[in-house]
Amino acid sequence: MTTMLTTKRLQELDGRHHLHPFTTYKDLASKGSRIIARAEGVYLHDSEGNRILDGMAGLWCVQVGYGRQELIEAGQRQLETLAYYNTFFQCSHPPAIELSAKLAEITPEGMDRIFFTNSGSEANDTVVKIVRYYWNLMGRPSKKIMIGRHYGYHGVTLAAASLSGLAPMHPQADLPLAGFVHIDAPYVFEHGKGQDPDAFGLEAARALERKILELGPDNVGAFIGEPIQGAGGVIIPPRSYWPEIQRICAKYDVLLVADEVICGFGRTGNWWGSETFAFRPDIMSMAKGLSSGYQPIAAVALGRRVGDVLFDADQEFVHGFTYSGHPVACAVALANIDVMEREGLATRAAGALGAAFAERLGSLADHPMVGEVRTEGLIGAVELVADKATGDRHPAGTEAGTRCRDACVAHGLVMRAVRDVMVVSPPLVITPDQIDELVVKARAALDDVYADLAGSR
Ligand code: PXG
Repeated sequence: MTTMLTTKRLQELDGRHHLHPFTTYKDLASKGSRIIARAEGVYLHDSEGNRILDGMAGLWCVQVGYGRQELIEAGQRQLETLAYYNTFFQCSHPPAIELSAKLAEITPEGMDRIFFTNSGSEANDTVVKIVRYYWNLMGRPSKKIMIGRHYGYHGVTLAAASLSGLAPMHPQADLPLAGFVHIDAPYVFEHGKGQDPDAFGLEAARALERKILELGPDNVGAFIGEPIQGAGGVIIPPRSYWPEIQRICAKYDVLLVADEVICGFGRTGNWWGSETFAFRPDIMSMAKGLSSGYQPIAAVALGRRVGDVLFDADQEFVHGFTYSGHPVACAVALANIDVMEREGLATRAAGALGAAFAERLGSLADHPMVGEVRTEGLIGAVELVADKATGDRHPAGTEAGTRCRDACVAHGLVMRAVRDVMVVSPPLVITPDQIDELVVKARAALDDVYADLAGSR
């Protein structure tokens, strides 16, 4: 039983045998990993007995909080009834059928066809195949280039990493692949300070039009974007941005793909981030909140334009995973959506709770280390700066974000650092008191890092 091992022994084994994602191995092996042993509600417990408020909902996914009996029992029941069967070769099973119908119901009108995958990366990889296949079926095979954005994150498979615009993700594997290009993000704090936000939003969207014209509209198949860029630093676009992107995509006959992996399932106060930002994608990818992370499952939803063409093609779609529509994952996702519906979690972040979150996290804006606080629903970011007056960031190597993340953990809070941006995305069941606790701990961490940096100056 691994739980019987001491923390030290677990760390030794972890350092020696376990290759973690996005990790410098020697570094982790020398420091030792933090071992999370159990969780309930919005709290994690590590192997040393510390209780930590999970400001990241795991990895942007545990919408309903930890330890929910409804999800646990749904998984157990399904394991007993039918632990596995595939959805190939004209077979199906009730959980996959019911979940596809449920997703057709809760996605925007017309998004009626659902393809299941196991991860967000696989969902976006599937999107790339569908976009290429769609334009082949349409007799326009030159429309293959996909445009993403700098700071975009769409996953790690070769295609999903190529869609992603986080520069450090590319060189190790010689990415992006041919046919993937990027435009600037609508990042007000970086590119639009002092400008009217909506004017900046329009300008940022028109970078897409310029790129399409540069490449030639006949060569561009799709544009993909997260409604709010999560892993890139919670970049919240001005309200003018997405409708303008929609207009440009329509003008040049470019498919519009919303990566809803973080924004979907209530994060921004609606089921979908595209609802919050008032646009209608042709294709959506989703993952994370679909099962609140209780099971690995993700999906691609197709609107009529693409869905009907795939459906009516006289050939099979040559794609699918052993675990596409895994029955246990589907059963747990159904229970998760049921909890979200019964408890009003899809819109909870839009109401008084979202307002409290905006107000409380916003109170950190007076801190000398903080250049900006931004929120939408229950997702937020705190920009750390060296100079509050100018908004200048810390010099490279200061590691303000990493220091702040570590200080948060020392105060019993998980917040994630993206460069020098502290990001937060708590479970949707968090209470106003727990939001207060989160902000008190975050401020204490900021105070520590501020004192630390002042001392080292
Ligand atoms: N799209 C978006 C918008 C994501 O945030 C993926 C796709 C890929 O999903 P999978 O399930 O393949 O991981 C993601 C994942 C971070 C972090 O550090 C974010 C993600 C994954 C790992 C780390 O913030 N998002």
